Amino acid sequence: MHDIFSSSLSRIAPELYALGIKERDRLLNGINLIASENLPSLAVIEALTSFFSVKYAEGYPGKRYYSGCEFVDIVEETARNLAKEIFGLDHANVQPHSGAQANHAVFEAILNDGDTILALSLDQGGHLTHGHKVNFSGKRYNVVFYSVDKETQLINFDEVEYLAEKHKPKLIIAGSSAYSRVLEFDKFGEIARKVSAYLLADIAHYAGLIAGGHYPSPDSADFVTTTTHKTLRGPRGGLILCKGEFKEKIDRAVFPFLQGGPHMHTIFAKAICFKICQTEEFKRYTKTVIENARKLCSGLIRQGFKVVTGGTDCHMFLLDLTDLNITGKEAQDILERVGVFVNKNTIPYDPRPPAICSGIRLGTPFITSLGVEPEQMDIVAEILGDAILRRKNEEIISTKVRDFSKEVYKMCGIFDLYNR
Ligand code: DSN
Repeated sequence: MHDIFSSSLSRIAPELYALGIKERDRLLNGINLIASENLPSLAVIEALTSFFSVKYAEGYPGKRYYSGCEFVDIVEETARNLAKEIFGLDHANVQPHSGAQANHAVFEAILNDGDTILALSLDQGGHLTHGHKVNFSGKRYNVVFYSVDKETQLINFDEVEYLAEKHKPKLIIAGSSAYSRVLEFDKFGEIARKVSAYLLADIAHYAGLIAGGHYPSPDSADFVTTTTHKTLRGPRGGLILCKGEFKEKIDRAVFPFLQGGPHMHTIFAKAICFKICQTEEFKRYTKTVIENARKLCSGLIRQGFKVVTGGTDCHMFLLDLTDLNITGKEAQDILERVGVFVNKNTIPYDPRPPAICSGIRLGTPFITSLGVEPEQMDIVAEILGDAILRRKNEEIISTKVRDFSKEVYKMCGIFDLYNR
């Protein structure tokens, strides 16, 4: 019994340990351009494996249902305070397990069934939890969607305003999972105030860039939700910020309504992540993330690719493959075979269904964490061109991908964690 209790993963379950090694090698030998994925730093991973994973702590600091909460109270309070400092709102709830739960909690806090939400639809760059018909948000609320302009592919604010005045939504959502330009939170705020709607800014994709000072802050929002693992580079998890007047409603919606015991090890890791976000090094990292995305974008345009909106202001963008006789799914599969990881994505007004679609989404948070610099992005653009446009021999491209990762990745020490 003692032996099982104290043996390492590699001894207890060698076949599962081997999977962990294979996953490490997949990441280290490939080029991961999935815009929502990132590599947390060592301190975040250490926090995730800390003894705070033991603790049950239903409730909030100072008001728990279990004893022994002396230290978790300090951890949660620290995480809340750091989140407030970074994003500048009155109250933070650091307990949501994910971005979906964070959005759900905001809806529960302020909406009744049947209330109207105005949001960007998923197929135009929005998010599943912003009212898609297969999600709880689309089933429980009356959702009206705004869209992007057919020509510019930018959010059409005339339409947002028109729909807001016509439908008088109780909540307007400014947020996306595939919009590469600046989300103009001020304009959303003006429209929301005009029709007395609440404004939720879902900054899941942009949070790290906002923390680093390289993307506008959603100051006009009543509520801000985010995940903590994308550009923020923290643990898998969610976060809600809100104006002080909504504090109680938000806290009650998260616990006891939607969740039970908070994951204290994740909250510990969120606190570490927020501390890291305030460093100059993190600010430089987020600047490079955007520079890398822009460089990749221009390299691809030079090779003849079409980019939705023609460029990017953040860490990601969409390639429009409609003129290239290849679907998003086919491009994703070809790239996966050569060791480049992306996700197929609908483009605005996509003629194809979501499972096939006509675009791929590319992002630079992960490879920038591995130390990739803008001057190396032309090689990545060339690899994508060889695979998608020129359909070169896949073995040759795979070798190029492996050579790239061997030569360029500088932060590989973090992967030694698996060898401890
Ligand atoms: N799955 C996330 C993304 O890729 O953007 C959103 O939930």
